[in-house]
Amino acid sequence: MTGRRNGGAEPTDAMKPTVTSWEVGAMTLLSLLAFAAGVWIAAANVNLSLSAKNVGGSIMARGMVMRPDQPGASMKDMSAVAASAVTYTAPVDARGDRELKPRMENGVKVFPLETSVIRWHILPNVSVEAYAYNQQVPGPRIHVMQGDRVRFVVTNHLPEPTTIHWHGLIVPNNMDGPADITQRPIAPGETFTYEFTVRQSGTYFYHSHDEPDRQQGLGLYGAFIVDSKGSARHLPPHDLEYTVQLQEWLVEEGRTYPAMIMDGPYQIILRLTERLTRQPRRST
Ligand SMILES: [Cu+2]
Repeated sequence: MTGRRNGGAEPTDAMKPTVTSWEVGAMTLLSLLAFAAGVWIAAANVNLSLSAKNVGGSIMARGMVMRPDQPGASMKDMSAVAASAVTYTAPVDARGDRELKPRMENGVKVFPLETSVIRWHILPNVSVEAYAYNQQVPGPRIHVMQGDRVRFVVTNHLPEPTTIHWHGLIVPNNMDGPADITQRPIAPGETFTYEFTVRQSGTYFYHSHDEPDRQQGLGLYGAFIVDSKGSARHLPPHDLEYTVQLQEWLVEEGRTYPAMIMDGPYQIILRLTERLTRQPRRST
């Protein structure tokens, strides 16, 4: 096959390389330096020791901080909800904060609570992949009387462990909820029972206490209202009572992320743009 290149023509002077060996050497050196700089910059800014197993195929939001010491767990914490985990789509007009009626068992008010991933409409034309108690966001309203004995049978259908904390209520330590502090987290598919006597009265709430920045941010919270035995004496006469629960959602390119403060170049640009485009507010 020799001599068949270029249609069989003999090489001419015009085809001979005109670069010197010095020039080849310089280009080689520059390329090696650029390669070394590329590896060094990447290694200095992200955690290259993480494997796919560490982060479990997590999808990250734009602008997420990537530091060399970023642990895989924190990336999972901030990652998008896996669309494949959705087990129920709530009707467009479904509402959260529905009062959960207990069943009585030997003088104890028993409330079943189930966590799962649902598709939930936050506006008629905007839906999110939410973490929910009893398929609603906010979770069902718990409404009891001061002095009641209550039992919550919590079954976890999330793809990750969870727990519940009874915010502001003084309960026995092992019923308080912080994962890996006062209890072993409730693994996917497991059930855990909380039981205590409600000694205070007022407006409280319950929420997840395992990766709470993720799980609360995705919808795992609800109101816990305790009527005072002496409410008639302490409250002024009123016709209506409102309970307000606020939540922020982060949806990017169709994926739902727990809304939490993020840093990084993208967020800085976003904030600068916001500042530059903000209209002066009229005082009212
Ligand atoms: Cu709390």
